[in-house]
Amino acid sequence: MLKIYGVYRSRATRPLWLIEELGLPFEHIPVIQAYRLDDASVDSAPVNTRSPEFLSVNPMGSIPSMDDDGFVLHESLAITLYLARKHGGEIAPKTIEEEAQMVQWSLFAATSVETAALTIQSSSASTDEGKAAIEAAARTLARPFDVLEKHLAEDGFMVGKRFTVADINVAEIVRYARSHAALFDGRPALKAWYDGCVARPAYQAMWAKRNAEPA
Ligand SMILES: N[C@@H](CCC(=O)N[C@@H](CS)C(=O)NCC(=O)O)C(=O)O
Repeated sequence: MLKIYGVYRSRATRPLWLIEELGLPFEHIPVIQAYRLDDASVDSAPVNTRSPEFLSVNPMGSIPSMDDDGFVLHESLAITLYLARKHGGEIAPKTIEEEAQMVQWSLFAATSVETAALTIQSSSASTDEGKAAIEAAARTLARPFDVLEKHLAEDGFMVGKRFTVADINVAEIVRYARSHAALFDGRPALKAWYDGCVARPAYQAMWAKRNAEPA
């Protein structure tokens, strides 16, 4: 049985969205981030990223992790790429070149977008310090977002001119910057692509489960 460790309010959204797209049966083990608990070490604490039973699965103590009939894998983007490749179909790479492009865009998002996008998500727009951090992050994102805009204006999707796992990996990172409207208003192809991704029934199903979890 496929198992996914990690609450929906985490980067587990990436594999959990893909699983909805593929309609895969799975067991969800809602390991929560230790930092979200008052005291992660007390006996009454829910299983969390510092619990011995989870550290025996992932010694890094981060979510998500996957156990697919004994094959254990960490890193959200590696998990989605693995599951897509294993289960195939339109969402998966059809050639070795497509697979390389999916890895390329996933790494691009993780290395050139994620840090600044997370700054936008986690900074308060109601303090001067927060506003400055958001504006600096938006400046950092200008070039990668211009790259995405040009690519999406030409192709419509990240790889193969169809919705694939690469769109899940990139959209779930771009999402962190979505509150910064100006980054999207001048980039219509990026905005249309993102809106199309999150309108998908599988995303909506995943997001409803995320919203059902306590904040
Ligand atoms: N690059 C990793 C990052 C994983 C990560 O940092 N996960 C966070 C939750 S979104 C976490 O587990 N934090 C737990 C903690 O710091 O205790 C991935 O994409 O899977």
